[in-house]
Amino acid sequence: MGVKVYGSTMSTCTARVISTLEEMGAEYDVVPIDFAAGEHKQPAHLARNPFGQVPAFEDGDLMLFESRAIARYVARKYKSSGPDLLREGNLGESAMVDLWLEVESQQYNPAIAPIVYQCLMIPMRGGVADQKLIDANVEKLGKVLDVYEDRLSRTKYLAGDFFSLADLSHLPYTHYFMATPYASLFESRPRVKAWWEDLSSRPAVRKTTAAMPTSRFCSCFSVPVLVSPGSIEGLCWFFQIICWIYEINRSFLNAAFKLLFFANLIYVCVPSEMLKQGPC
Ligand code: GS8
Repeated sequence: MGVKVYGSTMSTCTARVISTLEEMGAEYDVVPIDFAAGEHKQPAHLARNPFGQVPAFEDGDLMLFESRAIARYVARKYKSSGPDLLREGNLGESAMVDLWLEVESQQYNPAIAPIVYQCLMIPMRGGVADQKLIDANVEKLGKVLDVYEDRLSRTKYLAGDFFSLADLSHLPYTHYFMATPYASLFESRPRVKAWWEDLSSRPAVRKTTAAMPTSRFCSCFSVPVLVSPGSIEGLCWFFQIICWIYEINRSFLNAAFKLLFFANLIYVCVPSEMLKQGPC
């Protein structure tokens, strides 16, 4: 019998577990938890994860939460059927895997998560991103990535010249981060960029990210399109129309989308000379 992952394929922490299961070639079922209905705070889910969060994980009688602990468990359980993600046969290598897993959770995640949250989640819910918070964390993430650039000039992957759970654990937030306007932090660091290209092109990773579409965050592009129309316009429009249709019943947020949509429409359709001249 396969194991069960409670959560959403689009949630970052759930994706950490799913990508590990995919790497190990394990059979599993995802049991969706309905955040909108508050299912994660209901007694049935609190029994699986007392913090009322996703993911939770079930393997027979064993119930786990905390995505990184679950991922380690999965790597151990299926170690004969997938890559050696923990290197437990070698004391030094396994220590390096532990070290870079700690770096991911203690240095990388605290910097990248608020950027993703502010740039993508908040605008999607109709809120306004806190630019100061974004700037502070972009600076913080830049410093972390400088350490990564240096590390990756000496080894192919973070823990050594072998792919490990430490690399894989970076997947979920980095995937979403690449849809923010700050993806250039990776472009400007060639080794970090190559490392991400390598990681994100793994078949297991591709399969995981296929269920994490970034198009649902379209609304965050509205304001940039208004002020600086560029090559991504067509794409933004397309996603905006999809969102508009999808969100049609969501009153206030939907009204804001429509307003921005028509503002964009006017900006792009009306010749710029006319806009400069004004209506009269
Ligand atoms: C964090 C879980 C978490 O924040 C882990 O599993 O790694 N350290 C934990 N889960 C989020 C979704 S992340 O995509 C969550 O469930 N948030 C809802 C809430 O906190 O109420």
